[in-house]
Amino acid sequence: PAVEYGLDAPFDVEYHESVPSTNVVARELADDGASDVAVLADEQTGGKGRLDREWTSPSGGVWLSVVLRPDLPPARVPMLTLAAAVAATDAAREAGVDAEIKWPNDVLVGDRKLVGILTEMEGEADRVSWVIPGIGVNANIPADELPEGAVSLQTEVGPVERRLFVQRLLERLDELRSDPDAILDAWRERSATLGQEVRVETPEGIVEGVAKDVDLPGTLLVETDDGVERIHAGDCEHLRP
Ligand code: BTX
Repeated sequence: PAVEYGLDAPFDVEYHESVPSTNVVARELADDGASDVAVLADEQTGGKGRLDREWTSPSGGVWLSVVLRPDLPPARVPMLTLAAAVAATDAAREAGVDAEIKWPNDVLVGDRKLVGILTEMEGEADRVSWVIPGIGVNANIPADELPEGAVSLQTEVGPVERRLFVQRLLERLDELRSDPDAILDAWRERSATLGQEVRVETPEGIVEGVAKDVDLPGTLLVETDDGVERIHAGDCEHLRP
């Protein structure tokens, strides 16, 4: 059963001990007309990643989905995913963890993943009816419960006060959500990708080059031998010598 989390945050937070996926619970709330509500769970039994991948979600995490109703066309929604990545990064940094963002929205410590974000939306071509950024943070999770290539707040700095972490994350998301310029600036400052040699798998093929900048709504600009490519979606790998 859902309980109120009792946070002094810009969103009402509905807390569950265990759900299949907070994105699914949030979508039900959105379909019932809710807005500015966050669904938080300690554990997910069917956590979802992007492209039908699985998101490992043991007890101790911050599995969080936020129902937003921005006045935006679907094409501009990726900026909210960037905002969610910035918000999670800032909350992690305040907890003492040296987090950075890998394009578009993975939060890493070194080359290991701390946070993943899955944004879902519904609506018309000119305006979405709702957007749900689903933010998965490996918070108080011991090393032996993490998948390969993952890191948690606990493995980096010991157990954290999750309530404060969620509060800070939601405050930052609220500050940023209607300010595209602030999102871009903050994203650039926290980026591990800009300046790197990257290899991006896009729906149109592989692009290799140097990541130069990011543009709205979340486009990566990569300088290749044939000029600058603008990449709207893909999986990005940092190529370190
Ligand atoms: P993604 O597709 O970028 O990443 C999924 C991949 O990441 C997996 O294939 C696996 O290799 C790796 N992975 C799985 N679990 C973890 C983990 N806990 N930590 C680090 N790496 C992992 C990223 O998808 C989007 C994830 C969003 C998760 C949130 S949680 C709240 C909301 N509810 C829900 O069901 N999903 C979102």
